[in-house]
Amino acid sequence: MATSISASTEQPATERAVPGTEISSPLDEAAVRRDFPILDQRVDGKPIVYLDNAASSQKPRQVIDAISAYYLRDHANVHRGVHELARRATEAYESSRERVARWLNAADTPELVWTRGTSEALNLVAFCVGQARVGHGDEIVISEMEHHSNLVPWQLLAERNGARLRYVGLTEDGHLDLDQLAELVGARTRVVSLPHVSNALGTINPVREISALVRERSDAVYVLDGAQGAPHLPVDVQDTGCDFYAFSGHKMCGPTGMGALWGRKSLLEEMPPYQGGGEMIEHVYHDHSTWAEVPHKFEAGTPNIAGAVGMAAAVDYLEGVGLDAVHEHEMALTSTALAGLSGVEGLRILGPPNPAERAGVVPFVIEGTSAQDLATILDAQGIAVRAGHHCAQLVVDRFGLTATTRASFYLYNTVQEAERLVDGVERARRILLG
Ligand code: C6P
Repeated sequence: MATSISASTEQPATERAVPGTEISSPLDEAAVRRDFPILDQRVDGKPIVYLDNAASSQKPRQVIDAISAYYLRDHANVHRGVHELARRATEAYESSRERVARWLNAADTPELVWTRGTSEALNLVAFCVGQARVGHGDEIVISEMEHHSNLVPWQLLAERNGARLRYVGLTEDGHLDLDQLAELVGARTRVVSLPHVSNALGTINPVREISALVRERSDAVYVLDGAQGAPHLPVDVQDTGCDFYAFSGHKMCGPTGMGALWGRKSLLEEMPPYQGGGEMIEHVYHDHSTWAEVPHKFEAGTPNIAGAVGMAAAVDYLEGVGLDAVHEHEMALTSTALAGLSGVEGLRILGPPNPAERAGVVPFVIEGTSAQDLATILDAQGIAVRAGHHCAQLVVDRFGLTATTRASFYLYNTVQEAERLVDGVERARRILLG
């Protein structure tokens, strides 16, 4: 499909009240849009509407500039050289860690381990906590809401160590069944690992309440998959009551291939390393090695230094806008989409009906159509959404489906775009069903 770049004629909807709801956006949409030049283009003559943010967000100029400035001025390897550029690169890498740790309200900067993203962070926890704490007959509690990145690593651990994987089910309106969670967590539970926000339903989970429930019943390690939480909600890791929080840069205006794991220092210290290599050692002997301090123990090899710089720039950007404002803005867009889509004949929306209980994720199906066909017809109208199981097969199974079409909003989307989605879906329905 031919793509040409030209200025969009669409007007932003600053401070516009959402039709049929009380929710209005606190964001200066015009100013935010200016920071994302990629959105100012047309696909086949139609202004692009990017609603695939749960898969990956776009990047503001500020993040692109920070990464480019690092490469133009400051690059060398970190923690190794005594020369000026090595000093600057190390300072950029470590001050970025400090910035992101502060953003999360971590108790201490070394609690932040850089990873390639959420998947690597969760694999790290599953492997290392597993080795330190999970044995034969122990139980690991996850849910049917998981992205595969918070499921398969625990499955592998359970197989390796002879542990038992237990699943919390979902209610009809897309919440975790907390009564069942309370029944499952007990003396044998070594790990409880759940999503902060579901990528396939949009549900925001009551992570603090769950922490209290877990602590009351067990001494399990409590892990949160924050891939869809950190980009959209204010996160204070101490307030969540969790032990580990995993997230990805590319979903929060930052670079791909970069993410982080926040973990309690005492737990990080007791865990064995994840991978061996340069940087993570203290001393190497013929028959064994000793490990560097946390977090370096978990960062084998030359790291993604520009990625760390980009993460810090993304955090600066999001903090400048304000995560509370981002969430309110997304609620306004979600309300528009939910209200409009519920008027489309034969359309079923998954997840909580109340926009306050979900992040800007709107998955839906239309009876008698395929999710892929819907997404393809939306693409022809310039609207980018994702179709499939969204790497959360247990979620679509739970609702008797194999796939959904998913629109997902972020801070730069507008109310008009949510309305274009509704119009586009109505048009797709007519094309597919007559
Ligand atoms: N979900 C989506 O379209 P990575 O790929 O490591 O950055 O993130 C993995 C991941 C883990 N948990 C949740 C809740 C997620 O949503 C994701 C990524 C994308 O929904 C790509 S499959």
